[in-house]
Amino acid sequence: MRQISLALAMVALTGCSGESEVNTPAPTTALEANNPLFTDVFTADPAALVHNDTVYLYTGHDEAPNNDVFFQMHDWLVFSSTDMVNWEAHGPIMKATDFAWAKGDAWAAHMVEKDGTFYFYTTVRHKDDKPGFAIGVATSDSPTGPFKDAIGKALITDDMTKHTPNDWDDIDPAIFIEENGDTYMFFGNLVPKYVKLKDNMIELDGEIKVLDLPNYTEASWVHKKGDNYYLSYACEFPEKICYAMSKSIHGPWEYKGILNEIAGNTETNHQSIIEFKGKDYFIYHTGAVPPIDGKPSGGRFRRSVAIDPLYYNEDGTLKRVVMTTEGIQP
Ligand code: FUB
Repeated sequence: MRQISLALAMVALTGCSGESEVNTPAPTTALEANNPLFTDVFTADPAALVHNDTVYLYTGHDEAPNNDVFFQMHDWLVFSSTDMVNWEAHGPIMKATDFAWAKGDAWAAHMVEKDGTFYFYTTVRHKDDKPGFAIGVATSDSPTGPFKDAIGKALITDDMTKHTPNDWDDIDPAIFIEENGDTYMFFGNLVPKYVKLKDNMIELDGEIKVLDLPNYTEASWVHKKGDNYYLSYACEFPEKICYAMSKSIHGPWEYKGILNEIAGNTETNHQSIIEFKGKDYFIYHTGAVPPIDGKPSGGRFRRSVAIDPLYYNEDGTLKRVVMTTEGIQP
């Protein structure tokens, strides 16, 4: 983790029996620069899970040698924290080719827990028998893995939806579990979609439905606070994060505007929203890591996860995120 101390000098003036004023040495407050969270590894597409008073942060792993060509992503990483400041790295939880039917491309994922099993829903590129991007599910009895393919085949393949000619339009799964256990998967690129899952979490339960969300690009994330459901997503390109609200998981979703502006030095953005120990957090990625040891800097294919606070208005709408270098302070 990057630990740069930003010294904030404050000069205190102290009166002395009314006779003179004395400049006393300033107390120094150290503010750590906690964003991006990690600079020894490039991390993208955060998906956080709160479990047993711990946050598990799952990320993609950018390994492109520079920012010239495209993503090189082979596996997914997990980090954990009990205070949102100090993070422990647990290493990769699995690689894309652990799905025997996948070619590679470990893109965005989402972890949920149900009845003691951890379900990892993720985007990968399918082998040529079903070409295009697909969504798979892997399971483990531990949040840090190891994870194994739960089905032996993809849950979603490109031929199952025909809304765009693109072979990457079925990516970025986001799972939402209702209080009664009903589970839904939101996903999609350019066309937002959702589908109910069966109780076993590894089969679809009904038709894939299309949503109407302005300027939708990708990166759906659904969360609930009080009676309100929130569907946030990457919008436009370069991507901002927009959001919509509803009183039901089935909508109608009312568009509420931009939640986060374009993140520094990358066209993609990808958010995760959690409440942890009474505070709300917005987790995202940027391309903001500077060159270190002569290596190419962060950028569109070398991204890094960052966290800032999320605040709600009285009426339940969300305040726009302020992206900071300081991030979450102890
Ligand atoms: O990281 C690869 C892709 O870029 C993700 O699946 C998208 O959400 C975008 O961040």
